[in-house]
Amino acid sequence: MSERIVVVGAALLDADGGRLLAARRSAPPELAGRWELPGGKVEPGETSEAALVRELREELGVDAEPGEPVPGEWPLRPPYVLRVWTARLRPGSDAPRPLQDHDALRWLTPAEVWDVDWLDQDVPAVRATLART
Ligand code: 9L3
Ligand code: MG
Repeated sequence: MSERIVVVGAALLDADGGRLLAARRSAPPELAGRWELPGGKVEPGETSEAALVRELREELGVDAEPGEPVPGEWPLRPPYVLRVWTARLRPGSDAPRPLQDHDALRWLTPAEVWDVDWLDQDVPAVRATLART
């Protein structure tokens, strides 16, 4: 039998909604140096939105508010699949900083979105996000 485990990625937008946060992975070695929408695995019994808020707090030290799901689901290494939610920083949140699993962050304007080396699996997710934001 095949259980799917959802990995949530955040399309974290700045206050104007004009820029998208990209995070460069520092681990594991096979993913290090590639950029992703930050996030991680949804835990048993947890909603995707709660997982998104938890992961962004753990990874970036921010207080995030989930927005809308981006339509689509993208395969990762089985049993994982990637889903994406838009998100914003709540008023008073600290600015994002790389606390875990990342060593650089960039706020990308629409013109800059393809300047970073996204993980292969994140490319269609970022494309779908841009179509919605
Ligand atoms: N993954 C891919 N793209 C993403 C995220 C957040 C995660 N935007 C992949 C990398 C790992 C797996 O999903 O193989 C679990 O992610 P994490 O818990 O290591 O962040
Ligand atoms: Mg993660």
